[in-house]
Amino acid sequence: MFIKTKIAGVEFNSYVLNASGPNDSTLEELEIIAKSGSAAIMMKSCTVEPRKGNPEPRYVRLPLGSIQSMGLPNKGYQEYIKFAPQLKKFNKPIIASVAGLCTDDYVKMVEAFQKSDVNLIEVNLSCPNLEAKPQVAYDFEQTEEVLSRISGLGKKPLGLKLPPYFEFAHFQQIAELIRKYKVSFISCINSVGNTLIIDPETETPVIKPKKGFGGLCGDYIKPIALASVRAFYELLKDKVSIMGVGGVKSGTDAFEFLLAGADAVQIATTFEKEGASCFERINKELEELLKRKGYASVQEAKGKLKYL
Ligand code: RRO
Repeated sequence: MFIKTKIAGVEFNSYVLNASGPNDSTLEELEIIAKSGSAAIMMKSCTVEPRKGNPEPRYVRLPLGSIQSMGLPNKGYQEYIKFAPQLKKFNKPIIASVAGLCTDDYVKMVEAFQKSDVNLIEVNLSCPNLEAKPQVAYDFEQTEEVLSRISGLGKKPLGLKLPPYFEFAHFQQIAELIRKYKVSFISCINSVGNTLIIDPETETPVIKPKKGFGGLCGDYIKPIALASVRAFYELLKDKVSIMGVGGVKSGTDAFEFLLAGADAVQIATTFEKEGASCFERINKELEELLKRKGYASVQEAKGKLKYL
């Protein structure tokens, strides 16, 4: 079986791609992703101006994942617009990720990427690691303001990178905005923000920024990510493509996201740990699992979670 899927009408030739996050901010890093089994080339979230990011240590591997507070280190959106034509030769979808520091920033960057060579635009409303800048998607009014200003700026499909939600009322409110502004895809979830890991030996947090508060990733957050994918699948089914993110390190993990309703999965922590070979490995494991279970395609299993 050869896995194919579609995100917002754009064809992906595997179920697995990199998440906006580690090792995707320079052209060299993006070329490594381009040459790997990743279904697409996802770029690091960018800002209007280049940023160095937060002080180190800012990324720490943990037994079951990672905690980080990178603080949006990136080259500024204009560089990523220049990278796109150089990545086209790899013949896979290119996805920009934009993270504004205010609403005007989102408008400026979406406008520019609409005229660029990228195929999809992921709008990151959920960076948890900026001092004194709460995650946009926890403020439904600001989320609507951003959406009202960025929809209609061009024809390239727009998606939202969402934070974890823990209440059905919140899933419903965001789903309403997604419907109203015709968002084409969602990526859920971003890291679980403002968590704290303490090293009892040193009696300190393990990362420096924000007094140790950072985004939790990996196995720890998989059940939260699965719940988000499932909740949005039930609310939005055929109206939006869903990419699951959070704790995917095997084909079995990817299959769980597929049952919940994901059209693809994105990988961050496992990519950082294992390198770019993880995409092909996980996609192959998923293919073998689907075959063993008698599914002829990804589509046959999508959303088919059975209830007790
Ligand atoms: O760069 C980061 O600190 C970062 C971002 Br933009 C994000 O969206 N999520 C995250 O966990 N870290």
